[in-house]
Amino acid sequence: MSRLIVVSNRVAPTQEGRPAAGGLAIGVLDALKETGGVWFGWSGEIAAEPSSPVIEKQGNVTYATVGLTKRDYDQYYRGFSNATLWPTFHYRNDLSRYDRQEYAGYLRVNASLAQQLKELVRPDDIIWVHDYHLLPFARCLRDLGVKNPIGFFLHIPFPVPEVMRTVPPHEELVKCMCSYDVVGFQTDADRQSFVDYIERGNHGTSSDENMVHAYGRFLKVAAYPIGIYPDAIAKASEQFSDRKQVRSLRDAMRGRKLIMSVDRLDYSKGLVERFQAFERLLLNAPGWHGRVSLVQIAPPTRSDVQTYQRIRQNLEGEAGRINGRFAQLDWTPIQYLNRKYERNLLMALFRQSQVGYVTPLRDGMNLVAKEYVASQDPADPGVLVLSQFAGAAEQLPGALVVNPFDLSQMAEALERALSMPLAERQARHADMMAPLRENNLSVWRDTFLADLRHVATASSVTEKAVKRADVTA
Ligand code: GDG
Repeated sequence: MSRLIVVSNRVAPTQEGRPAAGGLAIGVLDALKETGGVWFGWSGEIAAEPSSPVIEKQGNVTYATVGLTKRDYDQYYRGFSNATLWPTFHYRNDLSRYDRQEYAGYLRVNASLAQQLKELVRPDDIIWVHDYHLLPFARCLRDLGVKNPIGFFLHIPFPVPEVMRTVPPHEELVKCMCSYDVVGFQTDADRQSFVDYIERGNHGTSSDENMVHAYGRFLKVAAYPIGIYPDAIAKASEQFSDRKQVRSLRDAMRGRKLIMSVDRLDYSKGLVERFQAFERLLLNAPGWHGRVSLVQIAPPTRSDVQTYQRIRQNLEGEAGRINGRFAQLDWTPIQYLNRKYERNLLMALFRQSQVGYVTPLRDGMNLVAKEYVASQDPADPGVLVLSQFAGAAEQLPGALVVNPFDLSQMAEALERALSMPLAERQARHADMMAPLRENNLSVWRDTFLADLRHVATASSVTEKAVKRADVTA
């Protein structure tokens, strides 16, 4: 089988061959181990000047990492990727800013990463590129003469055309995306937004087989919802339930009910609205005072981007205000923990809770929602309250689906979840475990790579046929 090269902005730091937690890292590393291959991207280090990749081999996987200069980091990563694309793709164009210099930096870094990768590419490799930092990457490789199959998966939402058009270089970006052979999205709605952009702008056409013909290229455009390994998570959550921190939480709860939330500290995750809906529950249903607590774990990310500093201040203010209003000497309504926890410990904490409260304002998929379900004890499972704007809502039919902009509806859903009878909780849990098993992380990866291999073979056949026709004409 051909060798796989994975490209992502950040190569997950490895410790004894184990990647940092997270869907991309786990799914990608598994795929690489099966076929052998290369994982190429940023090391996470700031370098004084650009240098060639540092190569480290572990088993049959080669890690090729590069540093970014401070200027590259500021323009490509902190700037265009995280201050323009991230907010706009999450429908927060009010938070998005555009700076021409930063966009130039974004294109420059993509071109320079492509140049560095080219040296490592062999003729029969297939290349799988991940996420919004690298929209122009295939185009840069093609400009360098690389002819290998190249696929792209977007982990975050793709906005509807009207919103996409607020990014000034929108057309150049979409045209760049058409240099890939397969473009994958988390949901069918995201796929449709991309196709709508192409068709409504008269840039190309699509067929029933998910093929798009645009800017002189044929590509497959489809939804590949990312999954988890539910049985491994179920096992870990059970095994870690006896850990000291989990026992302490159980003791501290003393018969109180627990609502759990875990998110990177990000404005797309709807944390402020979530706190306010919990406050609404306490206002509407005083019977719950002293009987339920919300634990919010939110490790900080991108803390040098200004909007992330603001959300942090805002959230600390809201938690303090709500606790000041309702707390009793022996009860704190919201425990807000601004730090990272060990992955398996998180799964065990999910298992202790009666409600998983996952209410992003917009989210590509949201793995936490899936992990929450998988962590539950099937004999006495907790209930998932889930935003309709998470990609995961399409796939978790047993969740209580809410609109995170409707605080009253969220408060009612919390109350319903806290009071739900055991038989209903069990039935809802079983309804969600079946699709989680059927569409696990291996299925996501294998389906994408099978399509990439297939489309690449088909298009090289078409290309040869076209060339033959040109010669004979
Ligand atoms: C992007 C898209 C899409 C969280 N806190 C800790 C911790 N986590 C882990 C969770 C989960 C992962 O991080 C977060 O994944 P999400 O999917 O929830 O969200 P994003 O980080 O925004 O991911 C998203 C995803 O890519 C995959 O395609 O689903 O829509 O935005 O696995 O458990 N892990 C540890 N400690 C923590 O404190 N160890």
